[in-house]
Amino acid sequence: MTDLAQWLNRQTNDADLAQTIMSMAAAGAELAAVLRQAPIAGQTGLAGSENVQGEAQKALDVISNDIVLNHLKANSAVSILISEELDEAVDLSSQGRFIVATDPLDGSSNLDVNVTVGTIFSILPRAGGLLQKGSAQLAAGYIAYGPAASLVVRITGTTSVFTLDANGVWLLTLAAAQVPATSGEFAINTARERFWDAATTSYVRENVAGETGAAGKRYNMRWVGSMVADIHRILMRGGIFLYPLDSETVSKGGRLRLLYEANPMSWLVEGAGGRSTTGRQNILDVEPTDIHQRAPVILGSSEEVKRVEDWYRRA
Ligand code: P6P
Repeated sequence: MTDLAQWLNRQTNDADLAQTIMSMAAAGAELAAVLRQAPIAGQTGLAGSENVQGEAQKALDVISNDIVLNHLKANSAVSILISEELDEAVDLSSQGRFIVATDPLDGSSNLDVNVTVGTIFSILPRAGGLLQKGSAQLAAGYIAYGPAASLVVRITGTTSVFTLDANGVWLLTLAAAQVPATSGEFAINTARERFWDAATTSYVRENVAGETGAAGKRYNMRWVGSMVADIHRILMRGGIFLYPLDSETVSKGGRLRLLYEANPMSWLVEGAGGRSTTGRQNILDVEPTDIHQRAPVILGSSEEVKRVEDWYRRA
């Protein structure tokens, strides 16, 4: 089986970029081992500190950030690290060519109930500065810590999936993920219905009406509460993920973060033939104004995302 190093040799002749992806993959392999033992080591639960979002940090959020930081510090190609867990961007190597933006442990509220969580990363050219559109990404990926540890990564070609083997090697298990254009599954936190805008409400109600309404087919709903888990399902079998702007999140610009959640996930989904929007524009075209900026996120099967965009046009 092809391993990550061999795949990288075929995907790019930029050795620094390949090394940076290897560093994130190595951090993921290390963190996978830590997470498997966390309840025994008593590492779940709160770290007693808060991140820039004012959210209570779990011990593992802090540990995850340290693991990523240690692997990137050892890689002279990385100039700057932007992390959900750090208020400010961190300068690493002065001659580095890349910026890495990461959510080192997304969905960490699921740790105490043993649900899949993940590490998300985005690699950008340092020359573009801290605030670049997602379309400037050089590569993006995530590690999903589930029944298997999956690494999903895309440079500019295919979105490919690797699985961590017993020796800590990432083996290629899906050369090119393909998000089916249509789907019968949608992912949204329906407890937020009272905050939704008209477009979201119309789209979801059409799905819930199933074969009795305009959608003309039955839908199922999934919401893990861990973005990496929901996006991985969509990459593997289709569907649509929605965390739209709503009346409660509008003041913050949305719920999920642009640089290290929305942009990398959009890069990966588009690499697999899916589609990504804020509702009104492609997520990858959003001009960031802050490294921790939030954004509405609607992405997945292209025909489903287009239906949502149609509702926004009508609204
Ligand atoms: P809600 C996890 O905290 C997260 O950032 C994403 O991983 C997840 O999709 C979302 O928030 C869940 O949000 O409002 O349903 O708890």
